[in-house]
Amino acid sequence: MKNLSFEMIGRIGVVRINRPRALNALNKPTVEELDELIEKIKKDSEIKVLIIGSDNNFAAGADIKGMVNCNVEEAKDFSFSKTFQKIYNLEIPTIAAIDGYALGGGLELALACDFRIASTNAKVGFPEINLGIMPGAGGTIRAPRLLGVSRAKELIFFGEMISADRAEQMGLVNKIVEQEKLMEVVMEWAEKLCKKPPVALRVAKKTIDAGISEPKLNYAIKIEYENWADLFNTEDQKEGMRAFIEKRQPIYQGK
Ligand code: DAK
Repeated sequence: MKNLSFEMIGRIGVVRINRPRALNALNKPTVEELDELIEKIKKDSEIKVLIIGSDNNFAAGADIKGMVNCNVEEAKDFSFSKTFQKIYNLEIPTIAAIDGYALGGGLELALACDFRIASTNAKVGFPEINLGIMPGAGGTIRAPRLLGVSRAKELIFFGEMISADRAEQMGLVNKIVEQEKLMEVVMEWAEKLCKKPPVALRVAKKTIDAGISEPKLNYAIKIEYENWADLFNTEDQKEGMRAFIEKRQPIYQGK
């Protein structure tokens, strides 16, 4: 991989974007590499949590120099939406570690993750409006669901960057930490998640994501009811409850 790096730290996969000279702006080859990597991660049962982060800057958006002369068909040909949707649909928990800029497509990449942890010097936003476009890789869909319609419109219509503090107040990031502690805290979250029962985590993620996009409340409740009951078919449920009764720590097998 030319524009990305990937390493395993125990059972945690860590992806980094590596185009520092362009503040990690996402060009087409980078997103294609990311797509191939996500396909591999999907099939790798050893990976329990995925972290996406980059040194100094998360990603300053899509590469404007690669888009400036695109026509409609060429614009569609960037695989951003498809790739970010694959990340959103991963069955394992995902965490975006945001240092520096997470703008435009960079913020959309972070929004495709389950959690966002940012350093105090993070700057996030949707500057697309200032370029004559709008967010197009999940931003107009995921931001309103996460923040509410009016807050999302504020970010998207004005195109201004906001501080990590403001992002936390809005609920755009889960937590902010000092820059030098960022990866330490992200790893702590990931390690904790590794100790949870994988099947229950997977089903909880699937149920939350199905519920949030299901307009009929009764139907959403039914999905939850079925998925909840199905967990009683797992060894992890027996282990978790027996461990509680026997006053010991559970050891989950992911079955
Ligand atoms: N693209 C290309 N190069 C970029 C870049 C970007 N997004 N951001 C920064 N760079 C480059 C700069 O051009 C510069 O390189 P040189 O020109 O010196 O070679 C280098 O990184 C350092 O940047 P600056 O000199 O500008 O650094 P500053 O500290 O002064 O400013 C900044 C940092 C982040 C405020 C500024 O660079 C900036 O405003 N960058 C642009 C941010 C932006 O507008 N991002 C949104 C891009 S639009 C799609 C769906 C969605 C999308 C694409 C496709 N499909 C469904 C297909 C997403 C679109 C976007 O994200």
